[in-house]
Amino acid sequence: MSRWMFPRLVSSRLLCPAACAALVWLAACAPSCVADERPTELVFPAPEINPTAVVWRTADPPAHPRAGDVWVCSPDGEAMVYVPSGEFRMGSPPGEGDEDEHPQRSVHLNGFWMDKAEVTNAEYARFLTATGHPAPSFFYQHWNHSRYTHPHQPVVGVSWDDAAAYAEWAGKRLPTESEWEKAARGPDGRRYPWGSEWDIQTTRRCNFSDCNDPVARSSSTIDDGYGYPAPVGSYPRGASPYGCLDMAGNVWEWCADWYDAAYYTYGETYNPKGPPTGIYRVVRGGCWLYDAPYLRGAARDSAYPSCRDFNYGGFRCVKSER
Ligand SMILES: [Ca+2]
Ligand SMILES: [Ca+2]
Repeated sequence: MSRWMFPRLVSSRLLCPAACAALVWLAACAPSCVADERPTELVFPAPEINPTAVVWRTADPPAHPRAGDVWVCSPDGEAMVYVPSGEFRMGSPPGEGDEDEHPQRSVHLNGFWMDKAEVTNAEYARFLTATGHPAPSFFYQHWNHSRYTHPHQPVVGVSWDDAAAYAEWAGKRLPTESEWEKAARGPDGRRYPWGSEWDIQTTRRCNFSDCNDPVARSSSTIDDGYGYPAPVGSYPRGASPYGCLDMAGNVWEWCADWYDAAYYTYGETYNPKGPPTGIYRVVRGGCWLYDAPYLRGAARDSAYPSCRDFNYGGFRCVKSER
């Protein structure tokens, strides 16, 4: 399936620290053609499944939310969208995607709140200040590098353990793989958050390996505006049916589950939590260095949970419905 393998190798369970460092170096040294367009606040596109969704700014989540409602909670101030209880189609139909996406199954999930966007540098910095949590060394390197330092860019260079610690501080947790996929694709099994067509030739919907990619661009003609992580919420036309942003591309996102390529053949279909043990953790959504196949809502990948030395992986958090 792969159109180009190098970035796939460095982010996946085949991760090689030396190759990873080389990629970071290449990205840091390559000339940038990133547009200097920085939104000052997150855009709130109306969710497709509930165009009249409301924004709640309450200490506790609303008691009777509807799909796509937004709750702005503390302590991190992140906007979360409501994904209602019910079944959705998880995985890919026959003939599509990688082997680990099969068989496609109907999975039930209880309702939950999902961060609307990836966790940003500004939010992660508040967590570090409040807790004294040790920042990974790469964090400081990229923190001092203008391509990764904007407060609204997603934080990168964080391990699974870092992400889990942040989530605990925020009173949240990392999403299960199934929660992540439902929030990204909605209940109807669409290929991308916005639908099933890769129509980014005419509409900017995501940050992927476009002509700005400094390493191995997959397209020399399509310009998505960024050759590095874009400020979160830069692509409101790429929103998921519930209104989540950047679930295709920008940065990979850690999920709570251990990774097992065969999990869909035996895993539970009622609030699945993933395998009980493993070596790698699931990452989802692709990133600014990857092409369309990896940005599909069903695409699965994985990485060492201790891995920090990469500039294309971040996370978002989830909170169970009360
Ligand atoms: Ca791009
Ligand atoms: Ca993402």
